[in-house]
Amino acid sequence: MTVLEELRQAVIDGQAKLAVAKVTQGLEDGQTAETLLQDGLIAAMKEVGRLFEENEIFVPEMLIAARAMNAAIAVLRPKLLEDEVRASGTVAIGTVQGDLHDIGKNLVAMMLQGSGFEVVDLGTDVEPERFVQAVRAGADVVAMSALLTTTMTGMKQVVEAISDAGLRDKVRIVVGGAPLTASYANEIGADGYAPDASKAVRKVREVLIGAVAGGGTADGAV
Ligand code: B1M
Repeated sequence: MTVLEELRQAVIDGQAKLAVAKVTQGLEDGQTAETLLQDGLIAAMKEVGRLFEENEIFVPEMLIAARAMNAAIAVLRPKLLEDEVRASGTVAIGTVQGDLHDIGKNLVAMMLQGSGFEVVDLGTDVEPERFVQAVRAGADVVAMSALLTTTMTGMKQVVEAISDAGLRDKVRIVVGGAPLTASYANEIGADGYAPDASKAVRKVREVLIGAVAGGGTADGAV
């Protein structure tokens, strides 16, 4: 087996120590952090999702796979953060109400931080009002993540709560997560959508430039 295959298997099996050893070995062998993340860790989680869907594994196995992934991400973190351009602005990020998935949200937060943004991490299962409070406290961007088709609809409530509070013109809203699409982002009145963590950084930069230029891009496309 290649190191990437061993890494994927370690995550699928929920073996955190082995996953850490394999990303470390991968880096020593000259693999990029991005490859280890995409083709190793994220690919493994896709397989975990497939196994869950087919009733071959259950929630506890998904949970230990997630722990193994988090342990491996911690090793990749410094490499993933070697970013060229520094940015500024405050981003309040959270997973929407009812949703406990945080690996993708944490990756987005980490990449934003690494790019120079001030990040306020609201955590998971975040009620609309907490996003509103974050805007009141000065966030320039609200970034929302959702992994469930049942919770992604909560993003619309957050956009509405921000509008109802009279704050919509003070903040840009970016959304993402596996079930999301650019057209859904448009439909709920977000300013942008990104399919992955590095594109999320690009999208946040873009919507902030749009804000400085005085225009909102209703365009959710990446
Ligand atoms: Co759950 N889960 N889960 N789960 N889980 C999924 C999402 C699922 C697709 C599995 C499946 O059936 N194939 C399915 C959802 C089905 C649906 O709604 N369509 C599902 C389900 C059903 C559930 C439960 C309901 C299971 C149950 O209890 N019966 C339950 C719900 C709990 C809840 O939230 N209320 C549940 C629970 C869990 C665990 C707690 C066990 C665990 C999460 C642990 C944790 O997060 N700390 C878990 C896991 C691990 C998964 C899978 C296997 C992996 C998710 C993950 O971390 N992926 C997942 C299957 C899958 O995704 N294929 C699944 C890796 C991560 C890097 O990717 O989060 O997509 P992702 O993030 C990406 C992009 O989406 C994007 O960038 C990231 C990096 O590229 N992105 C953004 C994310 N947020 C963004 C925000 C942005 C921009 C980009 O801008 C702001």
